Amino acid sequence: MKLGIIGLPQVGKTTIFNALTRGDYPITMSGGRLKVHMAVIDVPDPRVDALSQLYHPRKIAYAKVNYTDIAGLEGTTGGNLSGSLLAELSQMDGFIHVVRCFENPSVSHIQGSVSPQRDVDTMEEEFILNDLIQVERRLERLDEDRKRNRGDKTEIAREEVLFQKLSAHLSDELPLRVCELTVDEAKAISGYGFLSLKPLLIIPNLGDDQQPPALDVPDESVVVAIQGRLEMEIAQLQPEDAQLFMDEYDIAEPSLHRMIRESYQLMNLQSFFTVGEDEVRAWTIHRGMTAPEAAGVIHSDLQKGFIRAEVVSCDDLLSYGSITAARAKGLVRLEGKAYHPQDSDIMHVLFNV
Ligand SMILES: Nc1nc2c(ncn2[C@@H]2O[C@H](COP(=O)(O)OP(=O)(O)O)[C@@H](O)[C@H]2O)c(=O)[nH]1
Ligand SMILES: [Mg+2]
Repeated sequence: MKLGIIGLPQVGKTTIFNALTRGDYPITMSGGRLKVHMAVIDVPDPRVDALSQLYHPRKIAYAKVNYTDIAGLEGTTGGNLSGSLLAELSQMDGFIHVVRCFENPSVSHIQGSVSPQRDVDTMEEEFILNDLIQVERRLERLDEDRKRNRGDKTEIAREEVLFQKLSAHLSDELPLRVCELTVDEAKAISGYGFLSLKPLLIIPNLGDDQQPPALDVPDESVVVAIQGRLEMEIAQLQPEDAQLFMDEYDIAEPSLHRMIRESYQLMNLQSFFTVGEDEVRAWTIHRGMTAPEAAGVIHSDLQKGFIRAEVVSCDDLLSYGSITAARAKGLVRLEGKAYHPQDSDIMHVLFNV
């Protein structure tokens, strides 16, 4: 799962990326004016920490999210994003839009002044226009196919209806994220990489002592305000020093952690856990997966040979201190192939190959 960190120039994208990577060595690629940095980040998870305290495992594995710092968006191009930038953006599974709120006279703003709402709208507009152009192009192709008797007639007619619906929606200046689509329609357009369809997390980047701005955003986007520079400074401290610093300023948890968790949920991901003295591990699944599909994330043999799973909630395991104790309380369930694992489930898969 890949999340792109986007935004206008000088809004704090790289600052936030550095906070995420804590000075780790990101993979750097560079092509033309497009600079892309990528890093795989652990999803901070107090449940994994608590389970690790219980088991003292040799290995601890958190869930992971892949972040890419994408430069090169410079304002509105009227839907004409350069090919390489568009290709990069289309590959992402979701976006983190960093919006500048901090005032800093020595850092210029490409639009001349700081205005979070205008920047949110600018990016949305840009994505909508780019999608509209793709949709119009597809409609032209379909029209040509029809005229030249190419392809399957009913298939072409069906697609035309769908793309006309998308065109009308985008022409109303609405992102595809809020377009009502059937499961089949969603599947039919999933390969196009439409930008305004991808889940969006908006990050107002606040200056010191600044309050988050009131933002008008489409229903389905999530907003998490952070102080980018402060987060980067905390992330670059040694863990003990970071704790002291947070105690002093009464910060329970870096907002960055919340941002990472929100971005994980944004992509419809959730975690189940496996526990033991060898390893405590968070596994990532899509919401709605069945138990055998979830088992397949661990190993394909577990999916093929799935018999059933022993399941206990993380809270119950932590309250009773061991699987045996939880079982004695009747809190360990046996679940079959039709079960949909829930967030926080601890699963032990029984299988036979
Ligand atoms: N005052 C203040 N300055 C910031 C903050 N975040 C970033 N900056 C400054 O803004 C400039 C641009 O930041 P950068 O992360 O490179 O922006 P990018 O172009 O979006 O990647 C740098 O000089 C940063 O030090 C912040 O939260 N507060
Ligand atoms: Mg940058």
